[in-house]
Amino acid sequence: MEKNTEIRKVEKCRICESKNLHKFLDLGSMPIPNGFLKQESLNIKEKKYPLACFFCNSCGFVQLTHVVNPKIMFTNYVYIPSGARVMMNNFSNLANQVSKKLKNIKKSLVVDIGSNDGSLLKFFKSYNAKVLGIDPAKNLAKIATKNGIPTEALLFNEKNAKKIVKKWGKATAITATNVIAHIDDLHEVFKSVDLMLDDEGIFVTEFPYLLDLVEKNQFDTIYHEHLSYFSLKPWNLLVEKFGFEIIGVRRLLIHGGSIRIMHKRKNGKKTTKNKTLEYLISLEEDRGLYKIKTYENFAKRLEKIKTELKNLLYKIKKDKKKIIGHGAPAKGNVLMHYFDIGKETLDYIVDSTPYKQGLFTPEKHVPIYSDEKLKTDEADYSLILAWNFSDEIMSKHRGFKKRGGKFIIPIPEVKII
Ligand code: JHZ
Ligand code: ZN
Repeated sequence: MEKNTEIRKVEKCRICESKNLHKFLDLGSMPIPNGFLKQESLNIKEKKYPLACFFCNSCGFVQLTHVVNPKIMFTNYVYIPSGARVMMNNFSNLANQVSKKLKNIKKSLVVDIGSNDGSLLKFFKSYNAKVLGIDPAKNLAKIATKNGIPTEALLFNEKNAKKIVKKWGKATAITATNVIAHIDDLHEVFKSVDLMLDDEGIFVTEFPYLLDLVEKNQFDTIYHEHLSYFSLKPWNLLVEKFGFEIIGVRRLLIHGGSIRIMHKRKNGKKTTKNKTLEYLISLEEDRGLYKIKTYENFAKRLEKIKTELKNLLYKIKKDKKKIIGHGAPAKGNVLMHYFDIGKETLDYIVDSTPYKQGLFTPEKHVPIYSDEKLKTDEADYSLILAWNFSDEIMSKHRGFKKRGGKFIIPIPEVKII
């Protein structure tokens, strides 16, 4: 994308380049969902960007219709994973799995793309690997470096990949969790990995799985940062196109359902068949992931959830009860936008991320406080916007429940606990 362009419309599939794209969901225009606001900015008009999805009729890849310039979204980033126990367990497990694959981790360079505050690399460091983070968020790169995880504040692209190899040498392992979906040029991702990885190196990535998104109605994970909604069939096309092969796939519970994929170079050899990969691709086909009808039904189900949730919240408010929100994830802002839920319904939101506390949600301007607030406040209901961490949140807030408080979980279906 040109440096000064704010947004570009997707004209051809970002994997197979087909122009045969079908729009199946339109969430309307909204501000970028991590665009949390300070009190003094509340009266400045927020920029809104379209949010809608294409299905590629040719390769089955699901992607956004528009790409917002990454500089707008990622230069100052408020999301950090380290507040969630589930995330840390997942990172520890990933580092363990990779360390077993590497012949000599102590002599290896592990590079993490989209390294955020360095929380994944910390686990690799405990195996004595040499580590390097790459992340365009200057605020986070500074924190990570200070905490002993050297981090280059750069976007991941070919130009920067060359720079990094020159300075740090080639990597034995490259990890990329919850970041590939944020990158527009998928071909460049593989070209850059190719530049940075040594001959026998492995490339590991994790992202939310489209099959889970569709079957569990996770429409709120569709937002400007996530340009791609991957399933294995189109992903494998991309992998093979750049001379790599999948050597392992694992489904994970994280973020409502994700997949972890390990790759290495084919090095001219014939692709070795991976049974799990074959099984999952046939499962995707069986479940209709490559039929447009599946996506049309998905869009219809959202309308049903919207009506149910709105009716429930309306009834609670009519009974003069107080509702607050739990978690201020980006996805919460999408849910509030599409379902049109704001300050009239939620008095405030509590979130454990220090950077978000004191700020207001984009568009709906709901104030965010720390968890402490709920300890002394008499709220009756809590709408869990970070539904992927429902268990962790409910166990942290047993006191709220004891006082008679009730939790509402909106996704995959409206549920009161
Ligand atoms: P969380 C993130 O999306 C960001 P988001 C990113 N765009 C991505 O790709 C996806 O993940 C996969 C809070 N919380 O992780 C912390 C509590 O308050 O679901 C977070 O603000 N109490 C990179 O933003 C939010 O909830 C708790 O006990 O949609 C969760 O955000 C816990 C566990 C979390 O992601
Ligand atoms: Zn395609």
